[in-house]
Amino acid sequence: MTNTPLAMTDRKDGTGNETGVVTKTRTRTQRPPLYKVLLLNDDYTPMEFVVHVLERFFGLSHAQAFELMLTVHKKGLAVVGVFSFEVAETKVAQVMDFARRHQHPLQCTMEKE
Ligand code: TYC
Repeated sequence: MTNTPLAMTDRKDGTGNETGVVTKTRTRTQRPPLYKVLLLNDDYTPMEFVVHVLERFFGLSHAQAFELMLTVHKKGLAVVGVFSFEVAETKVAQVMDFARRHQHPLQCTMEKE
């Protein structure tokens, strides 16, 4: 073929593709989704057991745990913590296993925030 096109350049010497236009790619940092861990009230699990669960698995002081237990008792449920998916999943499994081993019907679930 004669007359080969001067592809991607402005000049015969191959230069001229540097137009001085600066492009910036903006990085949008994605925060990982968070999950609420919920504790549900029931009529049978002893209050002190729930207080112990909140101290042991959620790092609450006795006073904080007692207050939160009473909130669950009165309102039916409460958020006891907000975590990444993996941590929330682990907390739920730990609480459910601990309750089952002590033969209490305590229920713990998680939901996306
Ligand atoms: N309602 C229970 C009782 O009166 C106490 C309780 C509190 C149970 C919180 C579960 O998540 C719960 N013994």
